[in-house]
Amino acid sequence: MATAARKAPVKSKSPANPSAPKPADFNKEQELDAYRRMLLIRRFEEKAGQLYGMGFIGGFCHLYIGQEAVVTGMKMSLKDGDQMITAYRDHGHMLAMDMSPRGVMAELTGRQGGYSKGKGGSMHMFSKEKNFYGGHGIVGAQVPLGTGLAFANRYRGNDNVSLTYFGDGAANQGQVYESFNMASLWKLPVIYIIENNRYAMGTAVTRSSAETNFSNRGASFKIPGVKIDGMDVRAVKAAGEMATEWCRSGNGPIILEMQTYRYRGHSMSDPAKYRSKEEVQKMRSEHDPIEQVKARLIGKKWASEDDLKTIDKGVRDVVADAAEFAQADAEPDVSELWTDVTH
Ligand SMILES: Cc1ncc(C[n+]2csc(CCOP(=O)(O)OP(=O)(O)O)c2C)c(N)n1
Ligand SMILES: [Mg+2]
Repeated sequence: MATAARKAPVKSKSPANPSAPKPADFNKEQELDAYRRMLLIRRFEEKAGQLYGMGFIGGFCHLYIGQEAVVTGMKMSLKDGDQMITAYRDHGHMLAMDMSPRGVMAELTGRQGGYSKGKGGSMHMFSKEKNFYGGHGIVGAQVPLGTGLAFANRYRGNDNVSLTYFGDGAANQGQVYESFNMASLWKLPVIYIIENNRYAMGTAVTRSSAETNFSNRGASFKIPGVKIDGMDVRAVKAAGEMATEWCRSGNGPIILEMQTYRYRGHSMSDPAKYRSKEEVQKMRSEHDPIEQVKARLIGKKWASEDDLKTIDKGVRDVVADAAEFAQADAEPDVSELWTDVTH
């Protein structure tokens, strides 16, 4: 394997350490696209929360509300064939990769039309067609897998990039550093995106991490990293462009620390008593990723309040359709217990 990796074509380029780029300048179409995409994630998650409360969703359900700019900005910097893999807070990543809201919602409710035929649930969904590789419940487990996706790209000689997401809590997992070592040694095209939402379950980063500068976590492996305002979709898009270019040019892995925040508890069963209401409210009112785009669209007169209401209505219709489908669709047949398993 190591030999194959060394033989794969690599363009030589003397790497200058990358720095955080300025936020991208969005034109009207890009602002509207970002607005629509982030709103779809927000409304989808709100609906998932409601369905959970009504008992339609069993097991775990981790909502992505507040973090929408991270996956949206990154998706805007990808090209066909680039892959994405993440942990269990994954509905937003799937929607960003253009997976069908019906298929995702039906998986949440355990129906046969879901992406895992109703057998995986919130944390275990995949779409090879859309280059989304899960959906993983074991903290940090997706990091070696995402590194493997990058290895496959090198081995095949394409210039695709693996976007491997994990949290601030997962950043303390041992397998992350084994992956870092291999990725750097073999110059694998992987962007490690650390979604620093300041908490791992109920534990604040300052209580769990000796080094809270997550962009620095690759220092021992010569992997450069930058800190990005993960609440500003334009900053994320610019970082994504820089990082994909870095990987495609054969420079190896890079870390993007996305500074972000989740508004809801860790999962639906977490009342989030470990932080103050004021802290959450401050993020919502001063840094909300969707409100930032809205303010720019209105400020530049690129859209009126009515135009944005029309977009919201269209998004709500898509989500309502997904929710109806997810409640009406049949549960998987009992015979499905014997499919998609190795035995
Ligand atoms: C190996 C392992 N240890 C512990 C857990 C329990 N657990 C689930 S989520 C989580 C916290 C992870 O936090 P972070 O990586 O910051 O992601 P976030 O939930 O903030 O998105 C823990 C400890 C687990 N699922 N797997
Ligand atoms: Mg976290």
